[in-house]
Amino acid sequence: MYTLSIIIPTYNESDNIVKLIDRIKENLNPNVFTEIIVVDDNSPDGTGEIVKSYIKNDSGYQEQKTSSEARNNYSLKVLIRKGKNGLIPAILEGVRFSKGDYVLIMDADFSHPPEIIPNMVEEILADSNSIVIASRYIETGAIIGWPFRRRIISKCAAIIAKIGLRVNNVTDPMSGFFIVPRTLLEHLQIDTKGYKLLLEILVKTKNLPIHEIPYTFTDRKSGKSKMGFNVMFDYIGSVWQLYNYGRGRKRQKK
Ligand SMILES: Nc1nc2c(ncn2[C@@H]2O[C@H](COP(=O)(O)OP(=O)(O)O)[C@@H](O)[C@H]2O)c(=O)[nH]1
Ligand SMILES: [Mg+2]
Repeated sequence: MYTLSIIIPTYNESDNIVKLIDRIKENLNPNVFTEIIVVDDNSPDGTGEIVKSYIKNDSGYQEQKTSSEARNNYSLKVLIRKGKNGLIPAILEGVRFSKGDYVLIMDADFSHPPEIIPNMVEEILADSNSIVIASRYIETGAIIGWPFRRRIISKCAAIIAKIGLRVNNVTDPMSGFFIVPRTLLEHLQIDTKGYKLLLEILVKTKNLPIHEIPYTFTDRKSGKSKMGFNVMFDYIGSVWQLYNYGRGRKRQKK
């Protein structure tokens, strides 16, 4: 049986995390063992502790130790880091800890609907050495609840990625909701620290097939977004770093 590891980075998601885990459990693929890993940066609102006590009270939390637990078809784990140290480092810690054949990354704030996970899993099972991206910009995908300013920033960031970094075959290279084979991440050195892990993966693995699944992104209803000026500067820094990476590779080829 294949195993899927779902990595959920959290920072102050106490209003969302339990509901999210429940919704993920409602959308499991019966033919895939799902390992849910919450990576919390020691949130002041106690998100990590909430998951810990959820695990205690949830009969399905442990790995498949007994046959009754095996029936649950999933496991739930929480990593509590020392402090807030960037989104990508948190995700990568979850990836290192994970055991699945495939790794799915998603946000905890319901912007990424768990209902489309089964479609994404079907897609990666059909083409195991590919990248499956949940996309807001492919036909029938959408964004609800973002102000004009944020839409523009997101679109511009995607255009910069397309033109500047030559990530042409993807409509939503900034998506935070995607699946990759875990071995791909094992062999990839991730240099940017900030925020857009998928973009770096795409820049560094240009030859892999990509499948995009449309979805409707809904802005968070509870909690606070981390998007601010620092995130924008961080993005510009990442693009510059990845741009230089591309140029360095070209020079090597000559
Ligand atoms: N572990 C960890 N998670 C984070 C950090 N910053 C944001 N997150 C989580 O990453 C996801 C996306 O963050 P969010 O604030 O919703 O970003 P936005 O959707 O771009 O506005 C959410 O699940 C957050 O809880 C961080 O520094 N550490
Ligand atoms: Mg969000």
